[in-house]
Parts: sequence; C-alpha cells; structure tokens
Amino acid sequence: MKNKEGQQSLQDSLTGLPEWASERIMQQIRQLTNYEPAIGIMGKTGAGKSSLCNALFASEVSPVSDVMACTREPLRFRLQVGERFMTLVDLPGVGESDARDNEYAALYRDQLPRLDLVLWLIKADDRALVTDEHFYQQVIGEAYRHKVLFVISQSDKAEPGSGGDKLSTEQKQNISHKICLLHELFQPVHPVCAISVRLQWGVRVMAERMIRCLPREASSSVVAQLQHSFRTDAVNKKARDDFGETVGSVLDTVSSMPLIPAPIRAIIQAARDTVVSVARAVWSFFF
Ligand SMILES: Nc1nc2c(ncn2[C@@H]2O[C@H](COP(=O)(O)OP(=O)(O)O)[C@@H](O)[C@H]2O)c(=O)[nH]1
Ligand SMILES: [Mg+2]
Repeated sequence: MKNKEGQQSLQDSLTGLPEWASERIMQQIRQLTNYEPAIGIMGKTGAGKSSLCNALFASEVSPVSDVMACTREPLRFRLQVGERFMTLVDLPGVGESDARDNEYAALYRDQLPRLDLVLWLIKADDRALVTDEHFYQQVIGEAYRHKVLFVISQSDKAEPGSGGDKLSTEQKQNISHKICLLHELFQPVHPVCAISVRLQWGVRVMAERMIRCLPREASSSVVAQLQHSFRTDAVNKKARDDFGETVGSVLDTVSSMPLIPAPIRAIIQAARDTVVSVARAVWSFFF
C-alpha cells in the first residue's frame, strides 16, 4: 500500500509534464523500485560465506556447513522481504584445485557482468593467496575490479588466536597487517574490510561499505534486505541519496532524448529538483 502512495506522490510531482513523458519516467521509477539486485559471494569452502550472509540479511540464506563440500556450480539463493527480492550467488572458491580453476574462470566470466557486487572473503588465517591474486588479475581483471569488496573473515582466528570473546590488541595488529597486505597484493578499488561473525565484530562497518560500493540503482534494494541492526542512519542515508540521484538521472535522460521540443525540455528540467525531493521523501515507502 505504501508503495502505491509513494508512486502517487511521484506521479503528482510530474503533473506539469506531457503525459508521455510522465509515463515514461514513472515506468523507469517502477523499474528502480522493483530492481532485484544480485550479489556474488566468493571464497574458499569454510571461509564463512554462508555465516556472513545469514548475519547480514533478514531472510534465512542457507544452512551453515561444517563439512567440506565443494561447490562446482554457483548456488543461487533468492531472498525475499515483503514483495522485494534479491539474489545471492554463492560462487565457488578459487585456489582449491588447479584443475577446476579453469572451469571457474569460465563461470566467473559468465556471472560477473550480471552481479552488482562480489564479496570476496579471505579467512584471517589463510596464507595461501597466490592463486587468489592470479585469479583477481586474470579473471576479474580491470573491467570488474570495482565490483569486488574484499572481506577478511573470521578475524577472531587471527594470530594469536585465543578463542575468547574479544579480539586482543595483537590480533587487531595482525588484522591491520593483513589489510595492508591485501591492499598491496590486490590494489583493490574499495577498502578491505575485516569481520568476525562469531564475535559480531566489524560487520556493521562492512555492511556500510557494501552499500557504498553498490551501483546507485542497486543500493536501496539491497538495504531493504538487510537485518534491521545494519540499517543504520548512514546506510539509509546513502540509499536514499542514491535513489534521489537515480530518479534525477531518469529525468535527465528523458529530457535529453532527441526530438523533444525545447519548451518541453525546459519543463522537465524545471521539475527535476521537485521530483528528486519527492523521491527522497517517499524513499521509505518503497524500501
Ligand atoms: N570462529 C569463527 N568461526 C566462524 C566465523 N564465521 C563462520 N565460522 C565457522 O566456519 C565454518 C564455515 O562457515 P560457513 O559459513 O559454512 O563457510 P562457507 O563454506 O564459506 O559458506 C562454520 O563452522 C562456521 O560456524 C567467525 O567469524 N569466527
Ligand atoms: Mg556455504
């Protein structure tokens, strides 16, 4: 119902426009509010992929496994909150076997264009990163670097592990070193995050970074899937800003279409700020 109210407000803010223009804009806004984002999650078996997804997202994602199970095909999970959906693609980890890495490369090349973001988990005590680096250079390459967010997982297992319920100073130092190492190794576009799902450490910051890394048109739809505790003010603000800007660019696109008479162009441009404000105001009706 809220959704309808939001749409009505946006529709009202477009009344000065010719019907064809307002319909076109509304259609694109509907696409935005129904956007089904896709997030890939990669890392070796046991890196903590399922645990992180279960911690981050409101719907149950998948059973957490202790057993060594190898994923050859990407497993897809469809999350649902209300009428909104998101897809998680559990990508098989690289560096587990050379023979399979070729298959994996093909699989990744197929998946990457369709993913809004890839969370790449590296376990805090995993030192075998040569294959990861090779894979990052060869398969992810320049084209998709901006889609990768590295996450050091299970930080509570960093040396010297104690099994306690807090990270020690030494552990935090070692995690900082690991972050630096990953920056040198991968030269990632986005800053490397570190988390411990077991200790609920770093996950909120990681969730915020994830929202920041997403394409503008995807952030709100991902926020809608987050556990309530990760929907912080910063997260909601970023998503609301993104939604406003995306709606603004919808108007820009329509007004710059060829063959539009100059007066109509001017009307669309004049309405822009109002429509963007309305979009921001009704954001929570949609997400
Ligand atoms: N100590 C610790 N264990 C974790 C953490 N996250 C996950 N695990 C455990 O690591 C194992 C593998 O986790 P899982 O999420 O199934 O990994 P996946 O194979 O990458 O999906 C499970 O026994 C989890 O309980 C963490 O932050 N700290
Ligand atoms: Mg798993």
